[in-house]
Amino acid sequence: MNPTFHSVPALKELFAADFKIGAAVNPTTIRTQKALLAYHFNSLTAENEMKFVSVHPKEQTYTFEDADRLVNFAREHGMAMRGHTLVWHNQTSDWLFQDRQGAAVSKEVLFGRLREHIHTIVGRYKNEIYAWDVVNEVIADEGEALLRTSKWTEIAGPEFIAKAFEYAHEADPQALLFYNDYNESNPLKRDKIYTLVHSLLEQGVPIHGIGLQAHWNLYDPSLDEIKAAIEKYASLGLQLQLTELDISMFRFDDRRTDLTAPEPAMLEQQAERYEAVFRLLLEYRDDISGVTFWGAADDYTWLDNFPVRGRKNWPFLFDAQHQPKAAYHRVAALAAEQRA
Ligand code: HXH
Repeated sequence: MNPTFHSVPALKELFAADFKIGAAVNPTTIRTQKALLAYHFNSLTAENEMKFVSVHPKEQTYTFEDADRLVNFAREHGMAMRGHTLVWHNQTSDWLFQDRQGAAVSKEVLFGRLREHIHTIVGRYKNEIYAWDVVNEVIADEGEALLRTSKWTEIAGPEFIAKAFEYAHEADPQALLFYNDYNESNPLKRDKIYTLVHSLLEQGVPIHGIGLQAHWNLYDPSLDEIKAAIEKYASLGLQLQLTELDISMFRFDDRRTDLTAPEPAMLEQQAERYEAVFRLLLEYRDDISGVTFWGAADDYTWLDNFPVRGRKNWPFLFDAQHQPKAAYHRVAALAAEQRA
């Protein structure tokens, strides 16, 4: 019989001396993956339930029911909780940027609303959430521009970034505050993220960490690129976390839709890649305080149908039946070797 998830060492124990091991969850997966989550993980992030549109759909309406359920699950299982996310250009309610006539609000009104929002949500989970992704994905992927154009920059210019960190710090002076982004190991974007965070530190903005989303695949980014990104970010003296780790079976521009199960060679390649990634993470264990997967097992991932409709993906250490994959065994062996 195949070993099931609770007959192998728990990930959270294997890396207890190194970093927290987290998973993104939602109201369905805390039910369907309950035992797996409780056994292997010691940190959770809400996949969608704390995003602006989820908790604050209308100016006078906060909806905390789903977020509360996830926070309660974490508390009941003695897990840490990360908050995701306070400021983003997606999944943010339109009303935030508009007056009653539908015209753009002033910068002052926007900042007032942002402060109220941040105080309400960060204040609510003050004793439960130890770290927040305060600002998500504001860097432009391509070209010379530092920031992507969004409603935030259109109305407020670059100042909304510092404001968000200041408001979050007022609301919970104990919370660790992160800047979070994807394509974080791409040299051009890496240097822009560094520039942004460096300038925030120079202005005295309360920021404590950088979140590397780490939506990677079998081929990209290279280990050298990941290593260079970790070193550059760590040189700012901040703590780092992998906040949304997954290793897709497909190159970003691969459109194939023929597979209904991963090929054996793909599983082996993924195992080697996970081992190499965790070897690197252990090398930088003094700088890295958390490694969160953007899911827990292959029965549910945001990469099913994204970016290619009708295609499943298998990006995690546990398969769709919650059994440990070759990738789990390679990572576990590495951890054991490290301890020996
Ligand atoms: C993350 N974005 C978010 O932080 C998280 O909140 C969400 O649940 C999942 C992933 C990653 C991402 C960023 C840009 C992006 C896609 C994913 O842009 C594309 C859009 C369409 C096609 C290709 C890229």
